[in-house]
Amino acid sequence: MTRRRRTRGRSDGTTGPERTSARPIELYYWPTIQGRGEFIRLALEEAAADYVDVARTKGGMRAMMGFLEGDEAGALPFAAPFVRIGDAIVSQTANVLAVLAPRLGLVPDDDAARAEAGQVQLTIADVVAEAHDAHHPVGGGLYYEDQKKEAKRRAASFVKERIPRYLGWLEDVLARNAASGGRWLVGRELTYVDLSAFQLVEGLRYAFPNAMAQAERKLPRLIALRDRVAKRPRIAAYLASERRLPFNEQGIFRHYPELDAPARRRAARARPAAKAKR
Ligand SMILES: N[C@@H](CCC(=O)N[C@@H](CS)C(=O)NCC(=O)O)C(=O)O
Repeated sequence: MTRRRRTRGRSDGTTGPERTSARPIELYYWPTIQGRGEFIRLALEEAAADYVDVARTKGGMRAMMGFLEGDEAGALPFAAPFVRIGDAIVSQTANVLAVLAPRLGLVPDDDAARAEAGQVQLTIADVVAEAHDAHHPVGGGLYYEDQKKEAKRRAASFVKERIPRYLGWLEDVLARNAASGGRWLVGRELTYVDLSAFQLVEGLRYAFPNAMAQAERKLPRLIALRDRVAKRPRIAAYLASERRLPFNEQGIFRHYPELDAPARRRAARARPAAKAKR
């Protein structure tokens, strides 16, 4: 599954790509999950970037491991995802996006907006880490089955307190962004952090459908942003393609029903009043 397209500017953006490289951008990420790689994929897809999803190609896993094991020149990534742009190896999802976005035309051309986008992306990284820890609170190297009790406690506070707090914050960021009329998180047009907010909502909906059904009632702007992103032609085409893997229980967002909030019971129908005795 490779993606080779020429990098183009945004159709509706205020900024175009800053620089394109003759070589396609190489994305390195585990080939069977959306995971953190998906935040990068969405940006590459929205920009119709010329990229290769290396680990999904023949021999690609070996190539990825070569970087992780230090057999390649350049910066040593701690973990996937990472990208190769020209000769530069760039890792850490939020950092990758900050480096790619100007090239892809997915962030405005001013320092304040770029810093704000960075802080929104890093906050999304925080909630993604907490979503992971909800099912793996004791250790990432242990099976879920070996930490189910702890996961239940951890997930209870995640769904009750942390999801509303993080998503409520994104809702506030939208409400305060008068430049876009509350449509986008940073600046006047779509940026890479809007794509990541979309992915965050999708992942949380998959993992915690009951908790999200409740939380979303207080998140009209964020859900409208999610819908707006889903309808963008390149994103819609990507989501319908085989390049978009389904969520699964190996990724970050996992659906274990026992970790979700309880389903809201429908209000019991009012019983017909007992007939009055005559
Ligand atoms: N903070 C890093 C986290 C990277 C990360 O944890 N990657 C996972 C997959 S999503 C991994 O491969 N971890 C292996 C490890 O930590 O050894 C980022 O945001 O990119």
